[in-house]
Amino acid sequence: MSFQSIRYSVDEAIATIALNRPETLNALDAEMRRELMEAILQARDEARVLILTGIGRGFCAGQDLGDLSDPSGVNLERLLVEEYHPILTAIAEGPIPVLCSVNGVAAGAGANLALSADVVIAARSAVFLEAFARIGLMPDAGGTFWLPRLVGHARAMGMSLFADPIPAETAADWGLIWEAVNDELLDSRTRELAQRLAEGPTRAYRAMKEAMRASVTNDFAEQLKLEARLQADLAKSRDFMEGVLAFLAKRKAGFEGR
Ligand code: LHQ
Repeated sequence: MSFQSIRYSVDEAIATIALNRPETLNALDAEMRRELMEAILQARDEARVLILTGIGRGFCAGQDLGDLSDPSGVNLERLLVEEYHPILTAIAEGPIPVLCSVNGVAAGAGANLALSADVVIAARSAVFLEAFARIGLMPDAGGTFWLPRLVGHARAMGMSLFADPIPAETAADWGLIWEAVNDELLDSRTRELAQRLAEGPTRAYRAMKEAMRASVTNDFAEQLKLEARLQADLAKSRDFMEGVLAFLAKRKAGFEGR
């Protein structure tokens, strides 16, 4: 499969999707959305971890506003439901860990695309911008779901109402993202974390994603039940046996993954 608006590659069980419309700071147009969705599904079959990043000085500037020059003629609800939501759901609920490596500005749906990943790291020069209020909109693409859960009501509202850029370091301090790294170290740090995930227990990671996501709506009793069920499944896996044997033999575990 060849792509135009993204670059897709797989190396040592690590898939990388790099958004590739740098002249627009990787704004999402129809082609990029289509290709992003296809590549995410492909990565599930071909890799044990997925890196999502951007080419050029931006990560993603959100919806391509050039496509909305006559907003009255665009069915935004359809656009969100049919074209954005499957991408966001595939990232958040897909079976492999998604590591978002934010190389520059992440604005609008681009910021919320990043937040749907399991781990977000960002170059120190990157900013997170809930830009929506600037154009008379409210956060979408999962923003109103992730923001209050990640940073609490006050910061979620502040980011949305004022639509000011939040520097990567502040984002890390607030718990919006996992870490901010010096710009020149972003690629190597991304690779290092991805390699650790690719060598890790993929089945356990899948269960972690399911449990963490479910905790948002489950009560305590339901969550305990879910943990017990998922853990019982994992206990039957070769990875668990290997993990215990490796611990006892004082050697590194060699997980087989799926
Ligand atoms: C762009 C864009 C862009 C096109 C920069 N589109 N060209 C989804 C679907 C349905 C309903 C509505 O909601 C959504 C979700 C959304 O994402 S809505 C929010 C959309 N995004 C924004 O409002 C952000 C718009 N961009 C900006 O505010 C700035 O570009 C930021 C703050 C991201 C970066 O500012 P600068 O570093 O000063 O760069 P710039 O503004 O000069 O942009 C560089 C180029 O990229 C420029 O093109 P040009 O030809 O002049 O060099 C921009 O026009 C283009 N660009 N964002 N979203």
